[in-house]
Amino acid sequence: MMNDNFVSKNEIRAQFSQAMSAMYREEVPAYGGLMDLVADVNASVLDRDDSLRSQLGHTDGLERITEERHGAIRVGTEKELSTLRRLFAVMGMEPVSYYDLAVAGIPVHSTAFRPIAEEDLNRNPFRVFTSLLRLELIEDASLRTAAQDVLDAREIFTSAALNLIDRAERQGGLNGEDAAQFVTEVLETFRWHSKANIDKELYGKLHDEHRLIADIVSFHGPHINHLTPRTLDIDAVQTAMPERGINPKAVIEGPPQRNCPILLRQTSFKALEEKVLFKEAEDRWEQGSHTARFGEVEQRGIALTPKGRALYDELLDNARANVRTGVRTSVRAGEGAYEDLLAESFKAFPDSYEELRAEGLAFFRYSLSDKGEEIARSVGVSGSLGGLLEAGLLRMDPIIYEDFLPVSAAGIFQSNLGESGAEVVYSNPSQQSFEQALGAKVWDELALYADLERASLDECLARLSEKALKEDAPVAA
Ligand code: OOG
Ligand code: NI
Repeated sequence: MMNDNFVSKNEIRAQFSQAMSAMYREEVPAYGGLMDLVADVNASVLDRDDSLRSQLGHTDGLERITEERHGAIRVGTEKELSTLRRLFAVMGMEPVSYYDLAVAGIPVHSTAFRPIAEEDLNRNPFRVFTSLLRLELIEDASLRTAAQDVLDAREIFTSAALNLIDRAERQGGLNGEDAAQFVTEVLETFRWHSKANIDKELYGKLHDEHRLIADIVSFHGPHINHLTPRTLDIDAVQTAMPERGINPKAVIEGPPQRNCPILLRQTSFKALEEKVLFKEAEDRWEQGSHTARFGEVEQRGIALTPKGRALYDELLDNARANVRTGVRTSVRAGEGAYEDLLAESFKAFPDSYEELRAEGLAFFRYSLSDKGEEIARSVGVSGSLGGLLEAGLLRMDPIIYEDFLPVSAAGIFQSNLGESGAEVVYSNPSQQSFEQALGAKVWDELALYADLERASLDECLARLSEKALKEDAPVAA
């Protein structure tokens, strides 16, 4: 039963993203400062860079920039994860990709809920990186059971939120009043709780096993742990942060600065140490602290093909290996050393869109150029992709990477979790068990980018050749 009174999923997602941002601004004031800084930097980039402005305008990406952000949460049980999947579906957010963070020493595995269709991303691309705790990776059986009991006893969703999810599924959507209430109720799940669910002793044990386990188990809900605006110039943001009283981590994670940005670059400010009350008995609380919530900023570039991603991984590994083996002493001592090694290593990664395309390293969105439109209207033509590009009939724009690189950015985790704490290496990824918990398969991000590229090219080819075929004009090979 489709209903004209339903609010679109895009609209609900936009409202939710706004509401989360307003809440986090209040909870973590430095996030507000970062938002203001990013807005200033983005405005000045768009002012001086006409080609970027035109590229974003052309792919309908301009509107979304200022409103764009991602958040991250971590849940404890399969039930919590599968309910989140249903909750995010109400807002048009689907699970994309599987991330095994155990390889980075973190006992969780994850997906990212986000819109997948191009027009929905352009309307509002809000994403939530969502991790599920893998208690089975804790060796101490009694600790595992204690954590499981605490998790089983909590309900992270309000009953009104659960009812509205049911209603949305039953009706196929929500009307305006329900949608507004849905946003308000769902927000509760992501709110910070300064009172823990457990006593200080259990908190300490969980924390000793891994701080993330303590973060997930100890509270009434999966507080949003960061919210990340998208900037068009992350180097400018990194430099300006201290001027605004925000203290960034030392280096930007991901690829180096380039003419053609690829994938994702991220930096962050350190997590806050927050006062919490631990629950010693029904009415007895004890003061303590917990470190979880931080701020992050990101710059997004073109999505890479599997071949491009393999090259990226290889070059990043090389730079890191050189840092470890001390090659850096021959470059320059100090903080710039890693950046220098990274830049040196990435010289092997082509840095023009033409080369990226010709070598099959990245995904592009094709459209007809003005000349292509003209030809399509008059005579029509067909030909190879390369030929049509060379003839100036097609325009190509980068398809932006909409996903995450949490493992290659493990530095973000490490620097935000603090230097202390046990360093355990977990392994054994299990996409299958994750999907079972989720109650659905995750989308393959590479297939989504490839489909988008193919669909854009097919449309161009169809429009270019329509006239030629119809009028039986000679069609070039
Ligand atoms: C998730 C971190 C992943 C990113 O930007 O790579 C993430 C977490 O800390 O829970 O947000
Ligand atoms: Ni993040």
